[in-house]
Amino acid sequence: MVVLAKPAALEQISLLRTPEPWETFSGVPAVDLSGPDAAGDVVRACEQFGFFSVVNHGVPAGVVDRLEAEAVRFFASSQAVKDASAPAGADPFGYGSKRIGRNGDMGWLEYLLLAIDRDALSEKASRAATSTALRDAINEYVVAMRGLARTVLEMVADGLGVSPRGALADMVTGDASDQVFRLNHYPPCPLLQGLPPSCSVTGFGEHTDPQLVSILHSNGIAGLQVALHDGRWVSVPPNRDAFFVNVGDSLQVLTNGRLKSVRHRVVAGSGLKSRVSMIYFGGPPLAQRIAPLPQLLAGLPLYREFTWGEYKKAAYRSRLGDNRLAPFEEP
Ligand code: GA4
Repeated sequence: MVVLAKPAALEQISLLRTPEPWETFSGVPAVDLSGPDAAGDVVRACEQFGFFSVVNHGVPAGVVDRLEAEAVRFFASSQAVKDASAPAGADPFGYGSKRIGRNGDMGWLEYLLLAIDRDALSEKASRAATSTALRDAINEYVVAMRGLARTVLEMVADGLGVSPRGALADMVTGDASDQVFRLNHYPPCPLLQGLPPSCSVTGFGEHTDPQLVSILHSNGIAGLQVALHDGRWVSVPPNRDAFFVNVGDSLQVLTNGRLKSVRHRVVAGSGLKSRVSMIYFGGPPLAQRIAPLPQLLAGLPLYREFTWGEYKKAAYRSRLGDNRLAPFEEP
């Protein structure tokens, strides 16, 4: 088992003591992408939860398994090897442990954060992914995720009556799109051993994703929780065979609030097994203007226009749990 370095930093990571008992939620919509009204199902799930799983997605299990095995291998390598992949310059890409972003957020995890250029790792990201096998597995996986993001966003457009149907999908799969990929490893937290099971530690603190859409896969170990629209936090039952899709802030704005980005977080436990997740974040080109689509404007726009570059810059100055859209809301 891999043990994270510098466990002393744990005092900066909040222990959650379940002030509210969260339930395992059986109501996460599972959208069958090959179903007769998949577009309607996607839109309903995005409206109700901002979150859903997809089945019959067409992504071969081998693509997922190969990357998961390489991710486990990477995180099991020596701390020196992983530290050699830590970010060098101003950008946040590379290996990180416990520190999330630049403004003091901490979580019980280690990760590899990578920039994607079109359909493969960017040149810099290629250096951070240490082996050829890991790079190949990520590149293969990212191609599948771009395809899935495209399918989902075309269905969103179809379901909402936006034309052309590629209007949203093109934003995340165009040549200049700002795509990010992250591998997360949440080892069991030794300090929780002997404490009641109601104790858990923050793995990744609550937040919404700034992009249009994020697609997550995990290795069947629980930990992901989402906030329902009534504010209740629920645990998402893991499913190795599905992908989980999150609506991000940018899609919320483009749909003038009809689809809502979902607040989510990960808690680490004391169990024996690590949680490993891989997430593709579909963002638009930096110059892309983000504003409610005219076709979806029944009344007044709820947000003022910004570029993805502006929003991203503001996001990187924020704390994880901040409401990043608040400054862009129309009064
Ligand atoms: C949340 C979604 C993605 O994981 C991410 C995160 C980014 C980071 O880890 O560097 C951020 C976070 C995320 C939003 C606010 C800022 C930036 C950490 C943070 C405190 C890669 C992203 O794009 O935004």
